Amino acid sequence: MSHDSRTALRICPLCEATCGLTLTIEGTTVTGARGDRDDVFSRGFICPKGASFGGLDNDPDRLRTPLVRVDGVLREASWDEAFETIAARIPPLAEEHGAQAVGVYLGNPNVHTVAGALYPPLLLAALGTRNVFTASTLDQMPKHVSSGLLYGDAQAIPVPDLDRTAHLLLIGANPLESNGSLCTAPDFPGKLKALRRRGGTLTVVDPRRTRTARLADRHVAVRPGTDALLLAALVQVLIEEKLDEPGALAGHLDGYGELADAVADFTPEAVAAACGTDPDTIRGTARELAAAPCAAVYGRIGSCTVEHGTLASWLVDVLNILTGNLDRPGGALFPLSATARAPRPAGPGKGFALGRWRSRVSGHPEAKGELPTAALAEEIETPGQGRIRALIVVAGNPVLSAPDGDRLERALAEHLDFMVCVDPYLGETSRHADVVLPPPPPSRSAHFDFALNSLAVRNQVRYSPPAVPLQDGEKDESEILARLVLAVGGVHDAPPGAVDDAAVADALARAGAPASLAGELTGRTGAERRLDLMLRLGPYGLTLEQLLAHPHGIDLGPLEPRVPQLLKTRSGRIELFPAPIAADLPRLREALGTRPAGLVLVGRRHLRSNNSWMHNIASLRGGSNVCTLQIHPEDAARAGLADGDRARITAAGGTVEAPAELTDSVRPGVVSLPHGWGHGRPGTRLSVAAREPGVNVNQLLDGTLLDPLSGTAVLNAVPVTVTPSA
Ligand SMILES: Nc1nc2c(c(=O)[nH]1)N[C@H]1C(S)=C(S)[C@@H](COP(=O)(O)OP(=O)(O)OC[C@H]3O[C@@H](n4cnc5c(=O)[nH]c(N)nc54)[C@H](O)[C@@H]3O)O[C@H]1N2
Ligand SMILES: Nc1nc2c(c(=O)[nH]1)N[C@H]1C(S)=C(S)[C@@H](COP(=O)(O)OP(=O)(O)OC[C@H]3O[C@@H](n4cnc5c(=O)[nH]c(N)nc54)[C@H](O)[C@@H]3O)O[C@H]1N2
Ligand code: SF4
Ligand SMILES: [Mo]
Repeated sequence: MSHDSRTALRICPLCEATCGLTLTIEGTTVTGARGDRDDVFSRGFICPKGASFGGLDNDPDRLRTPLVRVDGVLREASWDEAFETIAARIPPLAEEHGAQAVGVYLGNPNVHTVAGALYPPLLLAALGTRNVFTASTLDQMPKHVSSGLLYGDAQAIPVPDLDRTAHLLLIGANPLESNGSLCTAPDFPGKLKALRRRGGTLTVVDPRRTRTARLADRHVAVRPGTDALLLAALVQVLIEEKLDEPGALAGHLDGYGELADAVADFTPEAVAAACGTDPDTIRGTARELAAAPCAAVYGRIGSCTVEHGTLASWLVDVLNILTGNLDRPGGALFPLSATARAPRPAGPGKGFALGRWRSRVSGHPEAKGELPTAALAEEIETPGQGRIRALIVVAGNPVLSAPDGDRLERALAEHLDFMVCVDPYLGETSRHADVVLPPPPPSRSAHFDFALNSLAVRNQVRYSPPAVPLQDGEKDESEILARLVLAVGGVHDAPPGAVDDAAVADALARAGAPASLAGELTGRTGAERRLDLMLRLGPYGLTLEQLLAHPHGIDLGPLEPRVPQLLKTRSGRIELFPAPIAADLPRLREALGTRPAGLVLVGRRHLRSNNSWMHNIASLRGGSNVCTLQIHPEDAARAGLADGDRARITAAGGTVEAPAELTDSVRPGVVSLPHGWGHGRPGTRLSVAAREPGVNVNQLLDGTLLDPLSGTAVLNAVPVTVTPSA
């Protein structure tokens, strides 16, 4: 270390594991990152992405100033010009065409930034639009819907108690590459190994023999898209063999009898052929689950982004409930984060409603106030009252992450009057914007996990102030979003602190707390004051000062039971068999008889990649982090493909070409392409990514296939044909 280098702590914002990092900083440049061994939660764990924090922070392709389109060309502009442009363009559009004329897309990094947690709700309130789209309908919306229906709270998502469980049934997740999702657990791989070491068992359900599956005692190579059938059969076995024992939950359940009747015909024998597995495996899995002293069933992307995503997500929890494992140590529990609303007394709540309004063009029901991202393009391009004319994208890249990006790109380019992107890169989506507002590199931002702490396997709280001060011309993303909130209301010159003051006053009023509390808040920024308030009003009564005094975090203990207090259903009970689920079951029954005629496509993630935006970091590229079509040797032989040959893949939405990678890690009948590739488009500034651009797997999708209850796009189990490239 040279004499002017120093270290600073920073929680990693790059995936849901939230590892504590120790950054090495020379001047204002991050030159290294290692795991913080004293972090109360991550205890020094780090992965290659966290270790590349410096490369990401210093990426020369990052935008340093706002861009504003003038005469068709994006040019560097001042912040004032950028916000003035927005204030001049958005309000007249909303005035003339109504609030729905402004659409919003919120992308994944919003769960990883302070700004993304605190300001989008204010932006949506300021706009009053129902044209709200997020990455959730490409991801976990089925889980929100199942939680909304079961517990009356779409945010109440149980997480597997990884440190204490004796048996984990893991479905459609590959935490050895993803580091976990809807289950915040630094060193998820280490926790799986520890489970095995203490004599516990791991079952993995995945059509691919992933690195996670290789760790397992049992790998069920299910046929893609059939998990809901498999899970229904597990439930059926538990009930038929009288292995169901909800224990302490028994007094809190509604709809048990109806559930038992509804799954009676989903026997292992009935589902086995559709699932591509044998009835004995299913029975054995159910018996093991029931026999374990404690167990957790956990489903992720492969169980969500499929045709029966909500049913599968619901059945995951039903299994936890029926085996008495929901809400008990070693099972699946509900975290209680330091910024959650303080618990209210148990009793009936407002419940959860689906479909309170519908999308204009296809009539898709809203879920959790959102419309399906797969329907964004049609809402922009279809004429009529309520058409989206202006779009605000915060931390999203739907051109690559959503179905049929070519169509969306045409919609953005040809049908929008105005588009704003808050994004550090000129990427496949932001290249279409009229105004691009770049947040500073992550070393300059404070970090707090508002969202992910409520999904963490241990209650804990940590705060990182900015590691490096803002440099000339940089603006904190919280200030950017606060000014955006003002600008969409036509105001571009008011102090952004007014937005935070209003939010504080509103939060105090809603909590019934004295307004004078506002005067006691500490914090150098509006965002810090709001964090301080949430901590003070939260269940542990903490303060920002306490967090600052504990830079490695405060451990708040293992997860604890929260039923019935947490329930917000109208009955005040867990509604095991809600009406929307019952209404969707006939569709599942139909799937018993269907078999794919040919190959089906699934996705995959690579440890050194992150959705669509980390292919620009040179140190993370190469090796197996490549955009290849994985195909089983038998299928390759049938298609006439040798390893490395260019394969042509065609589906409802289009055709792409990628090199074939022959591997028996995919089950026969299944091919796999990763998502987030397809770079190198004109007008983007991602010079490293453009060198080996890969192809956009989502171009194969036409956006019509959705899980109907949640509006989530079907991204896995998609029928494709594969031929050699001409
Ligand atoms: N086929 C297929 N498609 C998928 C998936 C799949 O498994 N298969 N996965 C889906 C899932 S789970 C998700 S979450 C979505 C993700 O979908 P999106 O959220 O639409 O896309 P990302 O690729 O995460 O792009 C994030 C954008 O945010 C920008 N960004 C990065 N850091 C910051 C920041 O600090 N502030 C701001 N304002 N912007 C930032 C990046 O430059 C990038 O443009 O993709 C989905 N698409
Ligand atoms: N390295 C890295 N880490 C990431 C991300 C990343 O892009 N790269 N993205 C982050 C995001 S936004 C998210 S949401 C999480 C996702 O975290 P995970 O859910 O763990 O994501 P994947 O690694 O895509 O694992 C999904 C698995 O489902 C399998 N699968 C596909 N179809 C089916 C099916 O029908 N049934 C079953 N049972 N399995 C199926 C796939 O083969 C794959 O192994 O990862 C996060 N972490
Ligand atoms: S596992 Fe996730 S949070 Fe931890 S260092 Fe890697 S990318 Fe960062
Ligand atoms: Mo995601």
